[in-house]
Amino acid sequence: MNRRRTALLSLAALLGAALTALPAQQAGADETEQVRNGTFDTTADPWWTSNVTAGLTDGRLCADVPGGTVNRWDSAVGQNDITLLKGTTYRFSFSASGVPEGHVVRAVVGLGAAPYDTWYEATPVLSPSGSYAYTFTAPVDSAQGQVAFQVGGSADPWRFCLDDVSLLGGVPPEVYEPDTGPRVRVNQVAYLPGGPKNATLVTDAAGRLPWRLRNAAGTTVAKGWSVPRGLDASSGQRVHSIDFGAFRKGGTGFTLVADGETSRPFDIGTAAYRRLRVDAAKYYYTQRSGIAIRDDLRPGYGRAAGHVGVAPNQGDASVPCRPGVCDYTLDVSGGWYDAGDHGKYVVNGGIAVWELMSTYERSLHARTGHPAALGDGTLALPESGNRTPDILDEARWELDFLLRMQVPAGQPLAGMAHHKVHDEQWTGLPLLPDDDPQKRELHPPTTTATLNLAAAAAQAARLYKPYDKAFAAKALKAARTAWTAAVAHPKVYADPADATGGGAYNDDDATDEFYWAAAELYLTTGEKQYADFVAGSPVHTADVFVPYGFDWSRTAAAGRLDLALVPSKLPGRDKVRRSVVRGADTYLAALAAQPYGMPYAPDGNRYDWGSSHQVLNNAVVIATAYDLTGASKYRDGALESMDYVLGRNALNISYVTGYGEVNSHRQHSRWYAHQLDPSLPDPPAGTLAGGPNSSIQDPFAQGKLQGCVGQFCYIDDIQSWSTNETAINWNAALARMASFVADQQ
Ligand code: 9MR
Repeated sequence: MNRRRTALLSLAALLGAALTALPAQQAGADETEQVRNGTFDTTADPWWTSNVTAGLTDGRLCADVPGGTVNRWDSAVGQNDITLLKGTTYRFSFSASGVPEGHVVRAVVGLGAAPYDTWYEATPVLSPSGSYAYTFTAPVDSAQGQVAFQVGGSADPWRFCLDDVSLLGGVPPEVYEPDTGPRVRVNQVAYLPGGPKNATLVTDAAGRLPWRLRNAAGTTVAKGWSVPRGLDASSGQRVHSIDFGAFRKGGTGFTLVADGETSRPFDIGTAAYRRLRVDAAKYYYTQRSGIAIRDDLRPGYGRAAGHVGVAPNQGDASVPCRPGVCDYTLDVSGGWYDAGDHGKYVVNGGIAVWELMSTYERSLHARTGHPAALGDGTLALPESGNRTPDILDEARWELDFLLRMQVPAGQPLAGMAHHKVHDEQWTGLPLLPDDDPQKRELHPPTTTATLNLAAAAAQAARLYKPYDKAFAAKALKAARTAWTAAVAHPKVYADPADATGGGAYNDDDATDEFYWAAAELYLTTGEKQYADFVAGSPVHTADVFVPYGFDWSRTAAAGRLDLALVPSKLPGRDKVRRSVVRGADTYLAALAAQPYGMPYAPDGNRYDWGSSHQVLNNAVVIATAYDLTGASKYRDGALESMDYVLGRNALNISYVTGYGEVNSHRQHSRWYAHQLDPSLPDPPAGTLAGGPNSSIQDPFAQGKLQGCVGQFCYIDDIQSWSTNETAINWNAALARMASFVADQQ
């Protein structure tokens, strides 16, 4: 997904002919070399070079790379017209050296023409000599493939040499064996002293096995027997479950021993959750666009402001539409970057900021809520000390951006919201926000974006009222305008194909967004028109608590949860509350049936993109049932759900950076890209990884995880954008659940 300007040859017609003439490659067919002259014995043909001084030296291709370029692709060597067959596995190998050592090469197999899609990439740090080999599966058929070695982006000049380049097709897929550590799987962070304590043991033993709980000194403090659970569908493993909930003393460094294996260590206590509540919410500051990140507030994460118009950025202060969409420009600066990319998307921004605000709003209404925990001065923000709760200050950064995305009065579709703003083309990794040279563009307004904005702005209007009356009024006005515009244009959907340079976030059913927006407008205004809309919506009585849970495209539950939790005079409110409790019962039943104890049992065991946040959002429904009823089974279910996210899973990994002995920390991100550039940081503590995704859309995961079962469809590598990204909506689910758990002392 980089853009490479290279191949000055345009051979479209010829290549079209080549594509139809491709030899059919059968499984088991011979391995075929796709690179021509990878050995540079007598000539550099047919390799091209771009912004380097290159020649043959001792049978290698050596390139003097100038200093002072910004992007990897600013200097490169490569070869075009490479044929790839969809579903075929390739071994991409080469020898390379870099002098002085420590420079990186971005080795890419991708489309050799616009939009320069990346099908595979690796970014090794070079030494004076080294050999590299990678296996991946081609996601498309093409005769326009390109192998390129991008060497730009260095302040200083250096010398790059290349030899023995090979792209061998028809090799067997790599068999990747994740290191899953001890077979006793626990929450590697903490169980609450008074909460449930469950673990999972992977074992073929048919009968029950003894277990022991040990404290940090190694003394056995509790013991019991496991319960055989048979074959677990979510992992394909044979497992037992272990319940040590009768032990209720606090401490650190506990381990659980069973079947000759010792679990990773864990605490029993609440301190980790008080930290996690804050870290998960602090995540948003370093996602901010349009403001310099202060290193004194986030040591190691300080960076220049992104997209404020300082070259090479083109800035977000005056962004035009995609050709033919509109003839005005908008100031859409600010907001949070969506994820690991530099795009900003209204539907995802809306649900994310809603869930962050809801973390706070819950604390105002739930019996165990502590609003002060995310109050002023808790999140180390530039705004800390302004007498507004920090969590609202953070949400405000996004809300101001959302309001800027609204089509101005007097223009066609006035009052609707542009679906998204992002780069014209995908950029490569790593790339700090202020280094992004791409043109930014507004994409067409949609009904779903308009209603997401309406819902979030309406909620903001009631939450900010005590702190900033003018902003509350402005937000409410924007919400009403958006609502009216959506009613006038109820079926304007995002184009699923509009996915170059940013995600599509397409959704062609806005009935749930209408319901959610009406619910928020009603809760804020109490007006009958919105109550009537809610009552008349088919969504109001539908079962909205589905296995995948709620997210940016399924927003009905957001409305239902708020109607249940936020006080109002809505006729039939008791029924609404009961529907949430019934939803929680469904998720509790899923949890009880899962030997790994998560409230997630997708149809056909198909884990979805961002599954870790879906687990958490299902837990939010269970937690809300506790807030509504006070029944301990809901509290326990919500707590037990966290165990899965924090390590009690088939991969024995905590999906939260910095939490748990083994945790995700290489999430796909252009600026937390330590894996690719040692001078950049890993994601901050408290960053949730997307988690297992059965569809493994990215080539890196496809090369490693072909045929993966449920929970195994995950890899902690920066290249795996479909299983291991970070995203603002996902972290909001973590913030909300961490906050709930921290409140259960
Ligand atoms: O989270 C989104 C997921 O639900 C979709 O299936 C997927 C494909 O459209 O896109 C995900 O969102 C990504 C977005 O499109 C671009 N920024 C990164 C987001 C997280 O991966």
